[in-house]
Amino acid sequence: PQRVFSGIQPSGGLTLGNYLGALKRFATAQDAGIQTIYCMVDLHAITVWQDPENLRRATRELAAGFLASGIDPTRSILFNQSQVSAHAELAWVFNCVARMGWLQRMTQFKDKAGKNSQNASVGLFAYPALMAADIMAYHATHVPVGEDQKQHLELTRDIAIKFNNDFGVDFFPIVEPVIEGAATRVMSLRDGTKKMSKSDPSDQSRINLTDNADTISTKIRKARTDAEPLPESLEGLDGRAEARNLVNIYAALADLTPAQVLAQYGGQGFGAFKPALADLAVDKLSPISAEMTRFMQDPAEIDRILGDGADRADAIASPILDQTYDIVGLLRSR
Ligand code: AQP
Repeated sequence: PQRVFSGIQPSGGLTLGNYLGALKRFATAQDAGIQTIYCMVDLHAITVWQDPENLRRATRELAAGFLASGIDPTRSILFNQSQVSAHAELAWVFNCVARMGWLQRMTQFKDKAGKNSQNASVGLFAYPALMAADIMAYHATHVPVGEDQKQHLELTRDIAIKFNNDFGVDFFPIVEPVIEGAATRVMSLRDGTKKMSKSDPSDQSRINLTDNADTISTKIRKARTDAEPLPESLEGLDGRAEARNLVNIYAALADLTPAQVLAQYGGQGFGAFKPALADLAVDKLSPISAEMTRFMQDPAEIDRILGDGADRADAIASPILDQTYDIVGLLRSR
């Protein structure tokens, strides 16, 4: 049977990229009746320093974002990573399976560590082994993510294959990345070659799920574009990264394909397209923002939901961790 797992870091506010690349699709998988497990990966967040009070607040706010995006905690398992110890424990085993050379090739580490990689935390380097553990602790088969996580998922597969080979077992499944839809890589509104990111210093580069209607409209109106009208067909977007990005965002928000969007707006200039996109974005995002605010008014209820989710997650992950320890030969006498 299929089992979906995915996570988001509580490392700042949610962006339109997180919503379209992850949250919206998480809700779709849940609504398709597949077993879905969604995690606030706080242990991943601390690979770079986080202010402790902020981290707790960001974890609750992220939970509110999941709930507001349609994740139903009775149909999905929703919890924060650090409350289920199997993640950290299995990550240790995977640290001993993964090779230095594999991790050294990870482009996200290179990007995030920057020039002075000697100063990056060991945790930032080992991040993909923890991600593999997140997924494998549940024997998840499908992982919906944005394009930026593709390389980490390939590493997850490599770790599972090597573990199975090293111990002569067929224990960990080989996961399928699910990277689909029009918005698997939402780009910055200021630079069509850069990913929209919660940590970009320019707030104008992204739409935050908590932005109000005016802010959303202004950001879209000011988004960088060229001066040509939209093309009639997809090939016309080649070499026009900013135009392509806005078309993709429209498509993902409206549940259309980019070709359908161009069928409607091809030949029109941004003077017409941007207001239509702004209206659509406000229409789709305002209810989410309002729901987030509502959920945030009851932090105790959020904590209860995450605690309950952690209990249910632990019930799946603990036996898998026990079997892993047995396979590896770790003596268990209590
Ligand atoms: N721009 C994006 N387009 C599509 N999907 C995206 N995701 C992130 N940005 C985009 C997807 O969101 C999920 C959670 O991401 P994460 O919490 O691991 O953080 P990240 O990928 O590191 O996201 P950010 O916003 O870029 O954070 P910072 O700035 O801290 O690095 C993943 O499925 C991701 O693919």
